[in-house]
Amino acid sequence: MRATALSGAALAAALALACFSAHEPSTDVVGVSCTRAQQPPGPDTAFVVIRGFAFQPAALSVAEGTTVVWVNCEVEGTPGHTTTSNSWDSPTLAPGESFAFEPGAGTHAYHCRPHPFMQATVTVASAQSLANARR
Ligand SMILES: [Cu+2]
Repeated sequence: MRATALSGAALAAALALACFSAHEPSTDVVGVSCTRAQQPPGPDTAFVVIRGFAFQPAALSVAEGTTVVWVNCEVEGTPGHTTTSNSWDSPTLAPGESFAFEPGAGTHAYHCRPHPFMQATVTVASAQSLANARR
């Protein structure tokens, strides 16, 4: 099922605001993968949606031990994207495909190889820094 351009933009805005709200519509441009990506992240999994030649959210913060899953939610026929950093490098992901990686503590800048203007970060808080923050 193909969403209209308008609802795609609305989806992107809602995602950016709500960060994977459970109330996202289940109809999506490529189906199952992106529907799953819109579920709230579990305790050990966080999702980054690739849509409109952008990573959403552009700045993700997670705890150490979290697996980050990038899901390409572009409409079918859109050129593929990668998620590429000094620590990981995905294959080119076609719409509907995903890539999972568990980044170590620190701030990781990453980009898309075919589209270097697509840039984002994942910040991973170490278990130690989280323990200190709770004091
Ligand atoms: Cu790209």
